[in-house]
Amino acid sequence: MSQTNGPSGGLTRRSFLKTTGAVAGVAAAAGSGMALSTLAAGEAHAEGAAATETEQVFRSSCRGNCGSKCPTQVVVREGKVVRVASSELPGDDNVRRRFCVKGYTQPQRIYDPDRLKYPLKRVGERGAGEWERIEWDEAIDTIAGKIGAAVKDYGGSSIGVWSSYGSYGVLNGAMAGYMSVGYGRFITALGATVLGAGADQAQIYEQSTLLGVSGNDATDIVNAKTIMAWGGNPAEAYVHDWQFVCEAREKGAKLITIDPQFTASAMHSDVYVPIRPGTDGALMLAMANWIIDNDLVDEAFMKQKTVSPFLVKEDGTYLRMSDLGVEPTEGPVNPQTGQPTVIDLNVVWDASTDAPAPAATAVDPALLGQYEAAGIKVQTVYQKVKDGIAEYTVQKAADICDLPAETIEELARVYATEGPVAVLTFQGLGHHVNSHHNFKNLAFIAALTGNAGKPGAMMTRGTCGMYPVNMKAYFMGQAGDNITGMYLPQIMETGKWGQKDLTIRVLWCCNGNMLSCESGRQDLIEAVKKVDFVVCADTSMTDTAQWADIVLPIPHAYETEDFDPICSTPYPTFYHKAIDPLYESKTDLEILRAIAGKLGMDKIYAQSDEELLRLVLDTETNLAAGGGYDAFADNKLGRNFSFTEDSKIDTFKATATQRLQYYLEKPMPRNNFGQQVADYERMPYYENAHESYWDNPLRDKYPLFGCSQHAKYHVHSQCAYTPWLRELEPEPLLKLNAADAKERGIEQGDLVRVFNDHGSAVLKVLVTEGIKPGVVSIPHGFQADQYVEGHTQDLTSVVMNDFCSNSAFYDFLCEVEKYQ
Ligand SMILES: Nc1nc2c(c(=O)[nH]1)N[C@H]1C(S)=C(S)[C@@H](COP(=O)(O)OP(=O)(O)OC[C@H]3O[C@@H](n4cnc5c(=O)[nH]c(N)nc54)[C@H](O)[C@@H]3O)O[C@H]1N2
Ligand SMILES: Nc1nc2c(c(=O)[nH]1)N[C@H]1C(S)=C(S)[C@@H](COP(=O)(O)OP(=O)(O)OC[C@H]3O[C@@H](n4cnc5c(=O)[nH]c(N)nc54)[C@H](O)[C@@H]3O)O[C@H]1N2
Ligand code: SF4
Ligand SMILES: [Mo]
Repeated sequence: MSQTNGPSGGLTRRSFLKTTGAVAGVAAAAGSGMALSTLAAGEAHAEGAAATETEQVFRSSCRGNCGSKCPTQVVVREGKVVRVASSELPGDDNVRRRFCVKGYTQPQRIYDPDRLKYPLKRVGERGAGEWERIEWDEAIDTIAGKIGAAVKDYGGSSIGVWSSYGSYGVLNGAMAGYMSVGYGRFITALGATVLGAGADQAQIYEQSTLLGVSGNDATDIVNAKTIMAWGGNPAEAYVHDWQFVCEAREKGAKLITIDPQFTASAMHSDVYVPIRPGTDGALMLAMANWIIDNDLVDEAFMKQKTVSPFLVKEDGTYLRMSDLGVEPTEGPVNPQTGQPTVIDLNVVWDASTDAPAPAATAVDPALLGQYEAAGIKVQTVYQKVKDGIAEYTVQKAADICDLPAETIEELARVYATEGPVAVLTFQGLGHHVNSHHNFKNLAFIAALTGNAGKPGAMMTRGTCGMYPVNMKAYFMGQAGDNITGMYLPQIMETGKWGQKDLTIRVLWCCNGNMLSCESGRQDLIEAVKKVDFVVCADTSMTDTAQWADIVLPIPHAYETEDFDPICSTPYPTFYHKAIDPLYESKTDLEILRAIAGKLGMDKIYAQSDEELLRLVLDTETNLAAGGGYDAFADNKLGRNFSFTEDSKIDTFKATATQRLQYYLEKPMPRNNFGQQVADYERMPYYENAHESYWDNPLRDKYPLFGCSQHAKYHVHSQCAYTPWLRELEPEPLLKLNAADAKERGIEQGDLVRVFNDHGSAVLKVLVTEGIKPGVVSIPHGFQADQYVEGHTQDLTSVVMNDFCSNSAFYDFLCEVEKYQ
């Protein structure tokens, strides 16, 4: 880029490097750790990571949220990481072996001249980018002093720990905000407030948590006859699934992409459907109505495998046998609560006897109808939903989605008759204010057609689960409220969370780059400015670190020993310490340990890191299965024994009803602050997005619909500066349709200003036919100093749906003009 300017008052990237005294030289720290004794010579050869006599090989993975967690070998020579390679996986699992250029360039991230090297203290205005090197002692004393004072004056909840998806390490990470020994113990000992991510939550909360959908294992995609990349781009963002999509296609499967952008996945598709953003929910409901009207409903599946025949009362809750006078009985003990479960069976209308009967034993459960049981007015779930969505005809959806009616009918026909269908849903269905409804609607069409719970049929692709760990090791008490970070502006403004007083005095940012990756960046920055003291721990000077008072350097993944229980392959990641932490970097746990010491809380981390890791891993079950610390630390690949052949197909065992659900008896908001929950939160539903809808009067001023995508050469904001990746994708580009460009006198390569009432950014344009007219795509992952002005996240807003609280990255309108 010819010009750079950041939030740092005109401080360019070059002058930032000078300020921190960063130089490209690398301190060759002495190598440490164990050799890969269990790696057979043949295996090493096959992997291309063969170690010479002077080299050692360690197992690891990319730390960060690309979704893949490719098992990686890290080759170290004379204490320096010299190359990386993918790990060969044992037996049949080897089909999951993969690697990408972002993995190959990890060594550049370790030896990145931009890495934070020592603690820094802000010297100018907050956000001005003026820093001074300080000693660790000063950093720890200052932070402990600020935390101690805040806790004394305002209580533990005045400490807000704000994180996202940077790492799930059980020692240093922040899964769900506090699921690690480091952060979990600190937060629960203090009763600190957890500020969590809004990204992905439409899918995580509505689909996984509430509906209980886990999806089939990715390897099962090969069994699909039709694959739909619906609001997702597996070719570039789910690279670990793409190989299975390709294999299915080689076997004759049809690939359909529904996306306003002509993505790499669209390029390989048989059918491409350029939908208007934010309207998929209406498309799904119209498909449902067409399937019903054309008698394509899989009635046997609906009766036996779904909640369709369950009877609901007028208040929306299920009719149970206790309503008919049958006493509930005690079921098996719930291992989580230690309490016996209560068995109070759901009731259906048995058409064979024309009477209510327990769902489990009814001979012929009625799918439709209104009834009276023991004087209570009831109807089936299917009846209620069918009536509720009747208005969404094909023609109505055609208008909402800007698609031909025939396209919608054809999609419905294929979905109902050319299964099994594997839907690969990702964030195109998740980043609008109305997004969470998509997942109920999708579950409904899957229920109607039996497109779930069998080989090749899925509503999303699943993972290989989680390696079982001792989570009790994370807690020392109770955390304060767990709140989505985008409510921070509201909390700072009102001093309240719901009815409660809540003052945030200290903000600790870790495991995320919220001021680059969360929506509503300008509002978030204003909120952060109101906090008395801000700390950020990261490997580099991120957009979030820029707004801190003290910045703390943490090590790269290959410089720490930690364990990530999430299994993208059947192999959880044991991060081996391949080299010592470079410069003065310290792990989060080491930093928190020092602060806890100053606060007189030494006892929360009274064991060594290795002892703590053993406490998490060495459960009786894990040891009995041949897992545990010693097995992993030995450099072997440990398989997740709880992931079995059986767990490859989602047979709804995780749902409250043990059936495919598209109806929620008790819809619980994710952030509960006493808000009213509408009845429609229970069931398939469509409402406009917040900003992105056709007849929004705001379109007079801002006619263009916004969206973005997860770029091939980024993992969010990580590797924003990796040299080889920036050669491939040097700067942020705004995608604009050729017709929209022409109308605005904009030509290829021009600098443009994209703006709305939330904010603006100046960047280069990519004029293309590969995006629906009227839609623009903003880049995700570049840092403020990589734009000419502003940041594309400045165009997004903190507005969320109060039921699901998912960030609405794609729910904005904007205008684009040539930059003068
Ligand atoms: N290379 C790379 N891979 C990644 C990541 C990364 O940062 N980089 N991040 C990982 C993470 S955390 C995630 S959540 C996943 C995301 O995985 P995906 O969601 O598959 O990734 P995206 O590229 O965001 O694809 C979303 C697509 O939705 C489209 N879209 C936008 N609005 C709509 C809409 O209203 N309807 C429809 N139908 N489509 C719409 C966009 O044009 C875009 O092509 O990727 C993971 N993998
Ligand atoms: N406009 C737009 N915005 C988006 C999206 C989009 O599609 N468009 N996608 C959204 C999605 S789906 C997601 S998941 C989010 C991701 O949002 P984030 O999770 O905030 O994204 P990252 O850039 O990966 O930030 C992770 C940070 O954690 C740091 N980190 C890694 N390991 C550790 C550790 O052990 N300790 C500490 N202290 N830090 C560590 C990394 O160096 C990095 O700076 O972005 C969202 N934002
Ligand atoms: S960035 Fe993701 S896909 Fe690429 S090597 Fe790393 S873990 Fe694998
Ligand atoms: Mo995500």
